Amino acid sequence: MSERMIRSQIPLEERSLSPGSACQGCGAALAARLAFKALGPNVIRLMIPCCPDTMTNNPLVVGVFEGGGAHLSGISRGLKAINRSDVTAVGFFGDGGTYDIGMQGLSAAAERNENILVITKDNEAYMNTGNQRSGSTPQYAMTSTNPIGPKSRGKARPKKNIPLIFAAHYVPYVATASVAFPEDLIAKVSYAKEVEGFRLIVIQSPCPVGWRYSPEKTIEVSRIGVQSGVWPLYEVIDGDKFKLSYKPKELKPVSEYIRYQARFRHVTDVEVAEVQKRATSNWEQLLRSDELGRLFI
Ligand SMILES: Cc1ncc(C[n+]2csc(CCOP(=O)(O)OP(=O)(O)O)c2C)c(N)n1
Repeated sequence: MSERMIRSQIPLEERSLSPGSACQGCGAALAARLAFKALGPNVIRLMIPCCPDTMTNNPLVVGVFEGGGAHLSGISRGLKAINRSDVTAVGFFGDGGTYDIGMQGLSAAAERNENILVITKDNEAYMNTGNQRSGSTPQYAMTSTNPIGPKSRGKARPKKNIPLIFAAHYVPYVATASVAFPEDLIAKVSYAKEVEGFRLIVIQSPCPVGWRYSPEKTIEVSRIGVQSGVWPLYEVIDGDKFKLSYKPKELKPVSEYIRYQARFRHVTDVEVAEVQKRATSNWEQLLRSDELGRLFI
């Protein structure tokens, strides 16, 4: 798995173009910066509608949400036809493009085991168009389509577990990463680049505007998300082999993560307890999988 990457191997060449058009403290811009640094120059990047967080100096193709999986498959097959196995077809998509609108095509590409790398910058809503809820938005988060009022407590349903859904396609590589753990993120992207077949890396990418916290707190918010088990870091190989990448002796309470963000401002102690219960139970399942070295669901 990706731990074979050591510090001295981390690529230093920047690929992000300046000036960027990201908001202050944009987690997705950082995710792009780190990921494309790790990928190097031999990449064709497919972009679908999302926040214009970071442009990189790679050849860029722009497509549509629903076409992400098919478009990337075509790029990859075209590369194969001209014998360019040194070039990676990379989709850098939002959670809307991965969890929802682009999901069907991506699932089909995963099932065919297309030779593509999908990187999801997960900011847990449709941020480009004004913070509408997505399948990735966590329960109780306030979004522009889940306002707080007499009949609404924010999003009613929990976040969709997309990494495990893709792992259940038995693809060669699925991983989660976080902008607060840059070395782990770079190691995973570098590792994934060399793997043949369908690969997905979902990167926790906090959005100060939508999550409603002060922009300088992006890393703090991400870190505590990981430390509280809300955003566990792991890798799954072939839908089976499993490894946690970060395993604290004890998790921090999810209340510490929640209190940073005004999108959860309305949440009561009872609701926090419910979120805590799910996070603890997910974590126990992942710990057990880590002990077994196999995904245990
Ligand atoms: C089929 C389709 N539906 C809706 C839109 C409008 N749209 C453009 S960007 C966007 C939000 C993208 O959200 P996400 O994928 O999470 O990326 P983010 O903006 O958060 O980076 C939407 C809904 C569109 N372009 N195409």
